[in-house]
Amino acid sequence: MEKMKDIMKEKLLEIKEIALKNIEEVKSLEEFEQLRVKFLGKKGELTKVLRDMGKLIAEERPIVGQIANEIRDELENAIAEVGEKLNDELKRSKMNKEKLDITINTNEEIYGHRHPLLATVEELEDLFISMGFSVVIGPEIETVENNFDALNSPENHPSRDMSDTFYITEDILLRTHTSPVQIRAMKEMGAPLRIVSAGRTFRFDDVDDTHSPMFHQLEGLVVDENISMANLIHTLDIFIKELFGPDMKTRYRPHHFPFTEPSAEVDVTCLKCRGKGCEACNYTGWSMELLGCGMVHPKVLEYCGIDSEKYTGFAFGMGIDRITMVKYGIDDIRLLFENDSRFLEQF
Ligand code: FA5
Repeated sequence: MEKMKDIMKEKLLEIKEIALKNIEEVKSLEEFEQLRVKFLGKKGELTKVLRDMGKLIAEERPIVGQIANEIRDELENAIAEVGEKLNDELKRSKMNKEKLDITINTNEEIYGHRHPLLATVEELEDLFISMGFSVVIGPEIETVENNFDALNSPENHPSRDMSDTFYITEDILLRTHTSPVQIRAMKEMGAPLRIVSAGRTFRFDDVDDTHSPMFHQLEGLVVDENISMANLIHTLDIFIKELFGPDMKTRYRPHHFPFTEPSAEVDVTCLKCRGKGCEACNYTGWSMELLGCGMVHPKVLEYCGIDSEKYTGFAFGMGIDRITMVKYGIDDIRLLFENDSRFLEQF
């Protein structure tokens, strides 16, 4: 009678022969996977045979075990080789099919564009450059001295309160306006001087349609001999007409700023109704307040080392966000900061 050992050995060699033949004929990755499971899987042919190892006598087990291991190694290598070959072929045929034509026109041209606020800043700067102004910048983190003291703001001025201003320390704050750039410019450059400076400003203001705790201002300053209020009004009128159109009117309302005397706040014709009166302007015909301005206070000039007997100056500070709102008919300042692409794509 044939010994169990020999039966198993024969069975194992038979499996090997069939498996190698099948491996040679494999054409697809699916066939390959089926084959792998059939011969090497947990319920595969090899495992089935090895389950009978228990029927062998102790001395025969290592002999059959060694043959089984060798056959398993051989089949694993053969299968891995075929798998690699099939994967390579698949990759190659994919690459042959996928052609990359970098000259093709997809008709899907998506262009980015400037944020409306940046577009306004650039337009304002270009306008003032064309009027002979230079563009300067100042820091968003300022000293209390530049933001308030040098600008003649008394110690008890309400704007200095903790409830209006973001203080970092007792002496350092987030600038509440761009006016401290006036101080820096006058100290560094002296007179005569003609500068504008745009940037971010911060206040403890509650958010509503026209107020944001972070907003943008553009500061303007002219210091020279014989500068008068007429120069200020003329400059601002030119700028408003250039920006919004020739039929725009300006209204100067008397106001108080510690750093200018006299001072005014400026409104422009409501762009929606062109001055006739509508819901947007509360039937006044005028837009919301856009800027503050005035003649530079002599104390401010002197503080910066400029002879106030010889030189006079005018200054203005406008809300860039509000100018953008008027220009593009935006009725809520929050839209400018939400970065909703459905809103931004309209510009
Ligand atoms: C000032 O900030 C003065 N520094 C302006 C100035 C400069 C006057 C030079 C004289 C000489 P005021 O606080 O009014 O002024 O602010 C100026 C403009 O900033 C306002 O007209 C408004 O357009 C804008 N603004 C003020 N607060 C906010 C806010 N919370 N959100 C959006 N815009 C604001």
